[in-house]
Amino acid sequence: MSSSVNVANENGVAIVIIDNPPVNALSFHVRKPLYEALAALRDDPGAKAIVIACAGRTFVAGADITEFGKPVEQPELRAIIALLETVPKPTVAAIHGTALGGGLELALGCHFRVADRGAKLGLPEVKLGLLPGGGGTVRLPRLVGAAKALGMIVSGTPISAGEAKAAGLVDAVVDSDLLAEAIRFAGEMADRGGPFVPVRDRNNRLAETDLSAFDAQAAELAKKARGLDAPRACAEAVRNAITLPFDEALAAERQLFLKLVSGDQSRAQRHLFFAEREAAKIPGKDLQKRTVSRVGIIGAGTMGGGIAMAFANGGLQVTLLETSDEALRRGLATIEKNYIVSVSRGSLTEEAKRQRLGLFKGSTDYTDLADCDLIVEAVFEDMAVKKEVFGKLGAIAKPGAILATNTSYLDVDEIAASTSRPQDLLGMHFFSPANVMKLLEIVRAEKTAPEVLATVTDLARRIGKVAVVVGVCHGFVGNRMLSARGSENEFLLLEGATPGEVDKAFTDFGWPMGPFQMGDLAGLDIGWRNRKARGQTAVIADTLCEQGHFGQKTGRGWYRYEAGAREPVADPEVEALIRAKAAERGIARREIGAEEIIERTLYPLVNEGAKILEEGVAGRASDIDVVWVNGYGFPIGKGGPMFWAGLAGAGNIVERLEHWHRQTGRAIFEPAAMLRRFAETGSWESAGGAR
Ligand code: 3H9
Repeated sequence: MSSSVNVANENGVAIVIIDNPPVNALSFHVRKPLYEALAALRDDPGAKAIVIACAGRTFVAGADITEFGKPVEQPELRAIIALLETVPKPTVAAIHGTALGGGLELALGCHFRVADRGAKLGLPEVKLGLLPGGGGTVRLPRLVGAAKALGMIVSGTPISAGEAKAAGLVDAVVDSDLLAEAIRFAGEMADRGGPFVPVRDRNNRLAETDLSAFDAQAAELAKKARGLDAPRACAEAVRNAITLPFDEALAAERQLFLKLVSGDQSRAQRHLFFAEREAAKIPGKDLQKRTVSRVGIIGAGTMGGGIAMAFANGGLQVTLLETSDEALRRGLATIEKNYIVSVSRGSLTEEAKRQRLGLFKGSTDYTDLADCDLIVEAVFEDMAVKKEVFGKLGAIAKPGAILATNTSYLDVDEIAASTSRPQDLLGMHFFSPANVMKLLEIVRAEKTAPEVLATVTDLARRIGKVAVVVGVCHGFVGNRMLSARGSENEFLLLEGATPGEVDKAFTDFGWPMGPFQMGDLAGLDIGWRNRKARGQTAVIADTLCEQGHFGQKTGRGWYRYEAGAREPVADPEVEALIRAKAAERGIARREIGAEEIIERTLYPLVNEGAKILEEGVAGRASDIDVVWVNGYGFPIGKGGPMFWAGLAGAGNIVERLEHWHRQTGRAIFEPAAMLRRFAETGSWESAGGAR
């Protein structure tokens, strides 16, 4: 046998062990020996039953994603499953860790599934822009019913072993010694005798389906798909399982899979899957990490409270520091209220809430931070205030404690210079609400020690964040590019577009909302304050703010909002203001199409990304994609701005930037050298963009 697949026999039960670290993906070098082993065991009189299990930390986590887009080597997964279904003796999948995608499909090819209590089972292909292509859409509904299968396949969210048992997906859940229990189960089934019916022939659950209720559920899910093809294809495939004979439905699934796997959306989503994992790979990541078990947070406002919750959610102890008892009480009360809401929504158990609240300690005394391994300041965004905080921390924090500033814009090197231990300091730029948003920009300052960076990168993963290491510059990666994206917004309005037209171009592109809706949601006063602090002005937005139009919270901003509603309504007064400002400047307004809006907002976004790459503020183009998808809502089906630049044609982007540069003279349009090289070479890496 190959080392990827090993076979043993215990009391007449054959055990096939897949061993393909790290996650037992079904690569070609697994599929071939697996097929051969099963073919041999099918006809082996010495094997009365077959158990398929995995070595290492998990059952099969799916097809090998790195093989997509390359010619398929035989045997395919579908052939292995088809072979399994011809085995006349009982076949049992012994599931620990995760049975995902092709892994669960392999298990569905078995007669029975025995799972460890901690196991998770799911078909997450949709998250890669795919549908289950190994018969998952036709077999899963036969076990759990069409409605449950639809929910699992369209969401891609795995379920627990307990839930899988209740749904009919697994036959037994065991608390310990999974393999021994699975062998015992298989032996018992063999002794009891057949016939053993493959899942493909179990039609009872499907026959119960209420097709109109199914269609209503599918239509509801399709509404949330926002331009993505995979969720719709998933629903179509499950519907086929209800309405078509098994083999026809299976063939239709294959066609849908082939179309998706060769499409740009799935390429983009697969790119993001690897990009997120790549982002965690930093120089020095194998260094000895510092231990972090207690985290101090300075400031219990919205940001500090959210950060504190993020750490508590990851099981860390938290000391929350405020300047007064009153502010501390308010901060802790908000945290408790947030957890109560989670319990009422069913996303947190009462017990987990109690445990998390038990991790908090409040204080108004800096010396209480002395036992913290990491201290994150989340005070007012003001250099002098931050420097004062770090001045104090220098005297209080224990030796080796990591010091972090949660800043969105400020110079972390300058902050580091205010402490006696700059090697221990870095930036942690959380996104609001910090307990919900997945993105964390970790800002590496000039003197940050490599093991400090490695420790915080690991810690970010522990608390469920997608972390990207960035360098120091105004706004780091995300906010610096955001300001490039928005720099033409007011010009577009003055020259003829309405906020609604700009926002529609964005939502048609796939963004959850456009920049004006976003501004109204965040509050226009925030940008106004920032502009005033930096001596900048905005022709229209400043006037709106002077009139008290701060966005949703005041019922008026770029749009009107009916009492209590979040739905934006075009505001004729805002449009009149825009016309008046244009007239004052002698600008003749004209019709502006979606294409021009994209060229003047998203091309500068890409251009700024290229500059960031050139300066080394981001290490990889894919890191920038991770930032934009996880922190700013860039459509996942387009893979992030840098990946999308390839789809849109970098040569075309350069050409149009040059055009707008000639027209306006504005530096934002001047193509970056790195972007030009990308246009010539076809990859960011060969343009010199990777570390
Ligand atoms: C599918 O099955 C299609 C079929 O329906 C049809 C076929 C015809 N392939 O995430 P981690 C790598 S589609 C290749 O850091 P964790 C990953 O890149 C697939 N590589 O660990 C990383 O490599 P590196 C459906 C894979 O413990 C390393 O493994 N399945 C695959 O945090 C560790 O990964 C899925 O979508 C793969 N399938 O999480 C499941 N999976 O060390 C995808 C992982 O070089 N995987 N790698 O950076 C996951 O969700 C998580 O990896 C898992 C473990 C939960 C399993």
